[in-house]
Amino acid sequence: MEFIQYEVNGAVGKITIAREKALNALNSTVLEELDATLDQVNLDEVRCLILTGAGEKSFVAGADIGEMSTLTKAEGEAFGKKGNDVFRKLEVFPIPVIAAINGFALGGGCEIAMSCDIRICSENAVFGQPEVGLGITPGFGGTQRLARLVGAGMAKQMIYTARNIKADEAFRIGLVNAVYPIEELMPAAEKMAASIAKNAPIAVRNCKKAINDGLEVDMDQAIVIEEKLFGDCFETEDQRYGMAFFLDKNKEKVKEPFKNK
Ligand code: DAK
Repeated sequence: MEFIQYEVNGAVGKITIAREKALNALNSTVLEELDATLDQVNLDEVRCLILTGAGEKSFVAGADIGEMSTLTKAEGEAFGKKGNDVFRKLEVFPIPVIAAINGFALGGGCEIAMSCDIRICSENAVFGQPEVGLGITPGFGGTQRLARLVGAGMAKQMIYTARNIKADEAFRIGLVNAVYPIEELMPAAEKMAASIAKNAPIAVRNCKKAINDGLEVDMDQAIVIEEKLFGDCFETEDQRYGMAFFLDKNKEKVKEPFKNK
């Protein structure tokens, strides 16, 4: 692939958007390659993904403005669909995805981070939705996901003013969970991913689905979704093993890895 690197270390997969010369901006090829990479993830082996950008300056500086500048309405629509499809694929991807935001996360960059389950960033990270300054609305889910994450008032302020915010403010408003010096970001992401990957995979996946699907509906329906996904864990090998291990009074016993069964 030209712009996407994918590596697997144990049960953790790392996807790097590697188009450093353009600050990892998303052009059609990046979106297509990202889509194909997600399709290739071996879910029997990988239990958590990390998404990051190449270099130490930018996570993703948005959709590619050069490519977008000459699009017709129909081409703009097709480009938007390509982005939306892959962002949604990330959001509903069966396993958790951690965005390790290593610099600029502007426009589509902020939006792709918001499609991930968890966001952590480096101290030099900058977030923003600058679209109204370019004559467009945030088009990869920004108007929807930002409001859900930080509340409508703060999302409206960021989007209407197109003002960028720094890592500390992103942390304060709940857009990211933690901020690290740049050299500590990837180790922190890997540590978090490993701590997710060691838990029972079916249960973790069901938690993701329960949270995502439950947020779309009212509480009465959400509880039914949770019940179903809770019940779904029973009779799995991992549920039987996890509970039997707890009940076993032999404290010398070492917990075995979950089998994803
Ligand atoms: N697109 C293309 N190239 C970009 C880019 C981008 N978004 N951001 C940076 N680059 C390129 C620059 O053109 C420059 O290329 P060369 O001149 O070296 O060839 C190189 O990366 C380095 O950038 P700078 O020289 O500008 O670096 P600085 O450190 O001076 O500034 C910056 C960094 C991040 C502040 C600045 O590059 C910047 O403001 N970049 C643009 C950020 C931005 O506005 N991003 C939002 C893009 S709009 C849609 C759905 C979604 C979207 C659109 C439609 N539909 C549903 C249809 C999404 C829209 C967006 O994301």
